Amino acid sequence: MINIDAHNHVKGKSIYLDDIQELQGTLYALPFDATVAHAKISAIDYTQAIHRTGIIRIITAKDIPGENQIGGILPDEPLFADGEVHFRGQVIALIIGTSEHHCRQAAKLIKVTYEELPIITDAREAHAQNKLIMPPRSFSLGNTTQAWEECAHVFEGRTDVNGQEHLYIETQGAYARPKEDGSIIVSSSTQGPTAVQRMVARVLGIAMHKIEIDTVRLGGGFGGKEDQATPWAVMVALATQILHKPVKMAMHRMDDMRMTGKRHPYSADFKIGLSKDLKILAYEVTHYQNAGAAADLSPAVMERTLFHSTNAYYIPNVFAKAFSCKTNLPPNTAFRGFGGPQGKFVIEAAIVKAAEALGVSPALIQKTNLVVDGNELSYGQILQQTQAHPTWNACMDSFDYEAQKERIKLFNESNSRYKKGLAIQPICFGISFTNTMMNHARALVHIYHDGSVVVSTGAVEMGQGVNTKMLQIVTQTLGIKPSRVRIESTNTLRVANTSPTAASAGADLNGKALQMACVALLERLKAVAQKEYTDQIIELKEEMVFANETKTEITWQDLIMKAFVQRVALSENSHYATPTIHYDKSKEKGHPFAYHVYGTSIHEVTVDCLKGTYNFDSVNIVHDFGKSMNPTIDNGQIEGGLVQGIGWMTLEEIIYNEQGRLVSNALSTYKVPDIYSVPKEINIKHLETEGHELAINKSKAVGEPPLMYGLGAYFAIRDAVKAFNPNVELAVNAPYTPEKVLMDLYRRR
Ligand code: MTE
Ligand code: LUZ
Ligand code: MOS
Repeated sequence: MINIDAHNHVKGKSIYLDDIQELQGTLYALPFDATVAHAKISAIDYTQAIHRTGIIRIITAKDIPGENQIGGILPDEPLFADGEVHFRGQVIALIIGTSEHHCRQAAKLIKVTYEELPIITDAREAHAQNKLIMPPRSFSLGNTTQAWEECAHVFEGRTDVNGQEHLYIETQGAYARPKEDGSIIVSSSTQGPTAVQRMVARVLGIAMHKIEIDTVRLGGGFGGKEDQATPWAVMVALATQILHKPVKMAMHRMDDMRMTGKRHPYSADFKIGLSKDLKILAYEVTHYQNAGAAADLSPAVMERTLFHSTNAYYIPNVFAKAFSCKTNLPPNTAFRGFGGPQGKFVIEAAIVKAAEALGVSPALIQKTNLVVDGNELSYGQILQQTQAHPTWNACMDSFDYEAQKERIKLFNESNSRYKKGLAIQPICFGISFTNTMMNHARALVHIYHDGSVVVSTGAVEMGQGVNTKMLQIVTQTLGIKPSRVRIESTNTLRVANTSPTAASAGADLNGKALQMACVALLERLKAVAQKEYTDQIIELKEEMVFANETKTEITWQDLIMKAFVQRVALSENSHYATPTIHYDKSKEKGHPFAYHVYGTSIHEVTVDCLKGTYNFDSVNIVHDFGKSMNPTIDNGQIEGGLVQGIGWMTLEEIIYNEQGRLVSNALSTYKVPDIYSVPKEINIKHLETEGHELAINKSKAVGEPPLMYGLGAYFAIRDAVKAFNPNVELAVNAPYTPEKVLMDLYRRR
């Protein structure tokens, strides 16, 4: 089935937040933000601004009837700064006007007097000053202290990896309209409608039942709208509550880039020990996460960094510790992979460091240590249906790795200006929210008596194709045509208490709930048909009733009408909660993931050793999709995730200066992958497997894992640099921008 949004996207007919037909009298909101990163606010003068034409009101913390608090995991984040600011871009007030232009003019007239305080932008510095979001956590397996003695080789090092701007094409935004009796509807470009509803209720001081959140689709979220779509929705809802008018905000790109958090930068120290035959016996790592000025999702992101600290490798002795460090930057947040990629970067760096020191190929160490069934990970989960070796082997064989390696060797021997590099990147990513309680979903299905069907779930469409997958579930289960079914917006009145569409689990959780609802309806409809054809096995397919595999004259439409006349319920609301998962935080042990997703990628790059620029010649992937229910959509997720990961590792460089000002604040100063920087060739092969019972239709979650193939791009470039400049020890810092590559090419001891 092609993506159901494809035609409307191409025609420009799809509705995003800014396309919603505006009501007459709609007002516009502009957040007014801090221009220093840490300060006490000694005075604010709004007088000139408030008297400017077109300005209706300026809303501040004083106007909040409920709590000035939007922290989800920890209550440490005010909606509006009150008395002090902790990062540049922190919102102090909301300007409401008759046009956005008027608001922007007024913003220039607000005068804030700051009493500046010391600024920290670096995670390690925050750690040294004991500025932590929460106490550190650590995972351990075996005993590393003892294990070092058994190791033939021990290596230590440090890595630094930068953040990443989400750059969803649709910026943050929300549109609130008043309903009766103080009720409010908010259209929000959010991955988490319930989270928005909860925070609107908290800040406005009203019950959740008075608030309806509606989300049609997002022009991309990538984690950036899991938590950080909330403040804007709360702000417009608050303005609507105060003014009884529709209020809208659709952020400008530069405002969005400046005010919102990004992927977390991390710094890490590692120590790795190997036996003579290259088995990794011990691994210790300390992660310093740069959380920014408030918790946001950082504790959960940090947890996933720990979960994925050993990537796809079995290491019998592990000690992994992580600090969430509080800095004066916008709170960093969810981003595809959710801390996992940062955890994996360090183990890959450790392996490469060891390989370089021992004069072996990193691939040999990687392969020697891949996980197999029965291996225990540091958090206690015992792996089953492990696909690390199968994807690795299939990748080597299908793409003839040995020949590629030989070709590259010859190329490098006969070229001095251009060098080629090669890297292999295995991945292993856990599917489920690491917070067990979040792994549940609901679906609501109505069959109208004309036979048409409308479906609501908690899943938010953000380009990943979840609505198409939902449609497939309905049409397959009920045996009807796609044109009979409408997938409705995600709406808190129709589906309540949802988890955000995140953790790659959107299709699994909502799909399973939807399947349950459809199966329940199917059973009732079969019973209706059974009355006609007693003792026969009834099936519904091709919009017809089949009795004992013979087509009857009863159409889907007839059957629905019969059911309606017989007063059979044609609506169903189902609930699904992932079985088997559990986790004990006090022991840091359990079985947090329903299953893991595996894959292996091979990256070939050519570096221009005069310029430091590079081109990715090819990326060959064997990925464990299980039994993909939509190969076109799923391959698209692999390509998109890969390129996004390559961007993070090689081009995208977030720069905050020492004053905490975002210097890379627009697309002129922040480089993302474009058509020229994507790999010339991306080949994706599906591993042949049975799939997993806990995956929807055995089609495994696919959203986040491919981002981690991007790590291979980094190590391929490093391999090429090493071919040019073999005898120098190089640091392991990402992104590896052309400037940094150039410096490494000519680095001397
Ligand atoms: N694909 C597109 N096109 N746009 C997105 O915003 N977000 C990614 C991934 N793929 C994203 C995407 C992230 S971060 C997640 S968690 C998953 O999609 C969420 O959707 P799923 O759970 O349905 O896979
Ligand atoms: N969000 C979350 C996530 O709250 N918990 C998770 O485990 C997670 N994982 C990936 C992406 N978002
Ligand atoms: Mo994705 S980072 O789970 O929204």
